Amino acid sequence: MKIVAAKKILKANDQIAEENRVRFNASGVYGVNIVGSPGCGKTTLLEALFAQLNGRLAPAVIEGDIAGSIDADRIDALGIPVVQINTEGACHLDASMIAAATDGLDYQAIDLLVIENVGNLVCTAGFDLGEHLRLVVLSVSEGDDKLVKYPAIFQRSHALVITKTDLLPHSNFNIERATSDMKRLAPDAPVFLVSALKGEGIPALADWLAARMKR
Ligand SMILES: Nc1nc2c(ncn2[C@@H]2O[C@H](COP(=O)(O)OP(=O)(O)O)[C@@H](O)[C@H]2O)c(=O)[nH]1
Ligand SMILES: [Mg+2]
Repeated sequence: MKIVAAKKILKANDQIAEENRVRFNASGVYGVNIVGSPGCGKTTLLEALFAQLNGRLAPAVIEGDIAGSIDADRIDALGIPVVQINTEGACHLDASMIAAATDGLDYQAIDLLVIENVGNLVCTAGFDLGEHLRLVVLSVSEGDDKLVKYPAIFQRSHALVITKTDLLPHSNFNIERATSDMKRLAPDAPVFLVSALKGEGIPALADWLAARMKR
């Protein structure tokens, strides 16, 4: 019987992730890994961000989904290069999937590679993809207790985007609670309040991202 230790798989993933990062760095590509629950608003956030950053950056996108190409079609409609990864059941992307998806990508033509991970607050936390920045998205409709219940993903992110703030009047989501839990889990990570639907808070997030890329 063959037993494969999860630790070994993670170690192998870390190695490939590092190779991805070296390749991104060599071509001046900045990698962003977007994580969050299914339906929290990741793709809508990307659409709003790209509209805001229009002309300032040359992005490309990798969409991670169990099946289908709905999200990739949405990005394609914006005229942005996009690759869809279908994980066929796997609950997260891993570094080797990113290596395969970026094989043949015109690195010279892009400066920002956004990876929308599979919607999941658990599995995505353990897998470095080679990104420079991890953004965790939490929507008002999910509830403010998710930071306490799924701490790892928040701990390992560089910023928290609380989205669907237009729904605050219809919800008991406590912004102060979520913000202070994030401060405890990831003291250096800023918290952005946005409504991708209304475009609110998007300029501040776009400016912060552009500044991070310059650093
Ligand atoms: N009210 C509201 N709905 C939103 C917002 N952002 C996304 N949605 C809706 O939430 C649903 C899921 O959004 P989507 O971007 O596909 O989520 P994803 O699965 O995380 O990529 C869609 O029906 C969106 O229209 C927002 O800021 N406010
Ligand atoms: Mg999506």
